[in-house]
Amino acid sequence: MIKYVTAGESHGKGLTTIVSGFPSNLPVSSVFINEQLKRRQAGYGRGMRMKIESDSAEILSGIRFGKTIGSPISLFIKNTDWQNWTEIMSIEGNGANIAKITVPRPGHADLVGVQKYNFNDIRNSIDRSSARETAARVAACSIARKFLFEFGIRVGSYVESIGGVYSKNNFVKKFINDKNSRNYDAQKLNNIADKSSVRVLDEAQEQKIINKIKTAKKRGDTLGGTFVVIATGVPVGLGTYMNNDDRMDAEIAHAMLSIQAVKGVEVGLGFEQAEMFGSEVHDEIIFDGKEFTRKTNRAGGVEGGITTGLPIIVRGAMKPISTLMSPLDSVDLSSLKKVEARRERSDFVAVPACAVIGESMLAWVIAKKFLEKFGGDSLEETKDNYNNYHKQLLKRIKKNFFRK
Ligand code: EPS
Repeated sequence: MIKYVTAGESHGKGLTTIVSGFPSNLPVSSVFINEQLKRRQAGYGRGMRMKIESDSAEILSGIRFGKTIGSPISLFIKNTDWQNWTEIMSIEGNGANIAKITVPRPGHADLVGVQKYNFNDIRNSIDRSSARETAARVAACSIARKFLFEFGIRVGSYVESIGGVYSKNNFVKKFINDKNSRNYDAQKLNNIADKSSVRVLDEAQEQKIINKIKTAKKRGDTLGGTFVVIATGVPVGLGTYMNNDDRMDAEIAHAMLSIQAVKGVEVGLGFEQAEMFGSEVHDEIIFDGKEFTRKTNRAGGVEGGITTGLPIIVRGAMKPISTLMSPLDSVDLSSLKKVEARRERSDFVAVPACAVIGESMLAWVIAKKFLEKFGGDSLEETKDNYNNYHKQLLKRIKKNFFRK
């Protein structure tokens, strides 16, 4: 069973994550982790903080001579900005000289955080609820991503829309109807998207989005958007309908909604299916001589909470960043009077980063389900189990059902 925990405040000394449960002998390097961290930092519309930080993970344990040894892997990402926050975020002292934050921002965890935790300074809510925490997640999930590489499973993503600006080409639709989608390599998506300043696949759309972000900035406003995450090379049989919380799609939805500011998730055709006839929705089954597949992949790679062997297709919706430079109304907790919400240095748009985080989360869920199914204390043992399963898959169906 793989697990990870993250710790750290946005303006504290840094972020830590401890990852456990991966088999031994998996090659892992900080170079690989740092590539992912860099991807998370990119994107037109990020704020000043991303110019201050250059996220990199220091490996503190769990790796020897470039490979996992089965022990918990601890990673540390320093906050370069910490040097400017040593007093405000001090671990010692009583904070008597620090100006308290008393005005919550609508849409942020500011108010609910102080209500729930009995704080006298909103800074406590701000700093842990911040999406800066996702740097630690991306680092942790890079171990999962690297693990999946060993089995030819790739996870990629792109930004589908920002502020309602979509491409004329609906890539997901095409992909769902592509009979060869099972041979696709999701890494290809990243090769294209990572070249775009807003991680889109369509150049014409990119300029329109940049213009929309410029408009938002001028208004002192922010934008959200939708992103698509795809995993390819996923074997049939991960997840189960046996228990509600073990369903693959349920775990995916949980993982996506756990990302700060994500408010909606769809698997495959998602909400659109609710408006269609059954005959237009369900993927017809075919046998290609070697294995079972589907004519289409509207289900997004999951049926009955179990992976079908076709790519997993997930779409997420991120709301606009809640810190506005032209703020909405709020209430000052120190006077209970109506005031403008507080401005705080933030991003205008973070959908490109969110897509990379979505990839990371999907990689984690797949690795988790994969190891639940195939187990193994060493990478070699996991590979043996996996290869044997593949060898037996069709043989078992034939043995159980086939009548000449
Ligand atoms: C950050 C995400 C955003 C940034 C943060 C760094 O966090 P939040 O969800 O709180 O808006 O604004 O940087 C700052 C808080 C700052 O000091 O600028 C990230 O992804 O690293």
